[in-house]
Amino acid sequence: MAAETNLRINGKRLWSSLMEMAKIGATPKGGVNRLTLTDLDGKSRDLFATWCRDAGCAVSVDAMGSMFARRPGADDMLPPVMVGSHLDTQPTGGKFDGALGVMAALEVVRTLNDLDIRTKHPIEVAMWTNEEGSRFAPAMVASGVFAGEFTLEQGLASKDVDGKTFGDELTRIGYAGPLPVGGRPVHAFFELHIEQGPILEEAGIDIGIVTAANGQKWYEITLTGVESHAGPTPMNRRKDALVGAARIVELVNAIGHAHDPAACATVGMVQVHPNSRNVIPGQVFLTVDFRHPQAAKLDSMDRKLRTGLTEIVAKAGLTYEMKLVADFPPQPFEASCVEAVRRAAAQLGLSTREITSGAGHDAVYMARVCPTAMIFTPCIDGISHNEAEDIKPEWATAGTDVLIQAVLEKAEIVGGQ
Ligand code: HGY
Ligand code: MN
Ligand code: MN
Repeated sequence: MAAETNLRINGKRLWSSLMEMAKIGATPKGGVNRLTLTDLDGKSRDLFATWCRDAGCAVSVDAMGSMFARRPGADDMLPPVMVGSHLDTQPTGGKFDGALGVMAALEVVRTLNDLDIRTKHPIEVAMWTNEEGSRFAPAMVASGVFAGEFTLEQGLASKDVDGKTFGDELTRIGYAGPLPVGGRPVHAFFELHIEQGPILEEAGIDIGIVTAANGQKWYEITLTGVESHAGPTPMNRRKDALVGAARIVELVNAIGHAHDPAACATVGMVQVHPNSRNVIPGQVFLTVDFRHPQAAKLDSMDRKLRTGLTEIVAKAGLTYEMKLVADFPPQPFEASCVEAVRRAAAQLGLSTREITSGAGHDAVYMARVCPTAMIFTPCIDGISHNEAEDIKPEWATAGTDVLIQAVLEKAEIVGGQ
């Protein structure tokens, strides 16, 4: 049974917190550029910590910079129900990817305070560092260390394109926390997130009951040819790394189309060296992002990439290095948490459909260490990772009304109305 059927969050307060947070890194086109471990990330953390302390929570920070705002439980020795998401964004990100989940989690705490509802389990609002993986790969690295997918050393050692390390940047913004990363019991984890695709809005559905998330493979490929003069070097004497890269972009796209509509394949980053108009590129760095809901199909995409790559480099006279920087299988979410979401949405009279997440989320790694589920809200035109990302306030409210019910089902009310 859902905990309190007439309980509603304060949608106006939620929206105003979202808009306030969106000012940090706001872009002229209405988006947000708040890359992980930049000064802007630091500012968003400061604001988040202030709001959590104002809501009576004790705020702790772990060695990967993830933040946990704890609302005590009646039996405070019990493992917490965690609820949250991330505050870092893509360089041309939006106001809601990640921030909705963190502000909604804070709104859950604020509403419980308003109604003086006590829970048996403590509740922790979680803000995970570097979910996006844009500046530092891989994505979801902090929840990944928490769940044991990466070591702390691996997490801290990753470098951005300027050679700055995650660990140094975390220390620089003052969020290298004392708390060990993970290794503690969590009773359940819930994450509210925008769908970042068109399905819910097109179907006029209020809530996505996320049953699983796609598996992902992220690669970094460095192609090496010979830098030489664009004028006197005959065409048949060239070892042009960019020609090789162009063929790999074509190959990746073809692999995505060949693996049924559920597959996704993207080359998102290409760095050409020396990137001068009259020099034949001697080196190209590029990234490949593969996703699929079935592990076997993801493996087949991997095989096709490796065979195709060998042929391309041989033909273009190049050498290459390839690194698999992230590799996780499709992740189902836990039945009792998924049912808590379903029950809550039904109690609230909201329309729902089951959906698989095409995007990765911190919930994917948290599902390895505790019962976990996600809730999706629609987003306008399915747009995300784009400054035009937008949602309707009522979607944020509905998603958070479902979230608080699911959290309360797991945290168990012991006092209050
Ligand atoms: O790439 C993703 O799915 C997420 O934005 N990290
Ligand atoms: Mn996200
Ligand atoms: Mn994202």
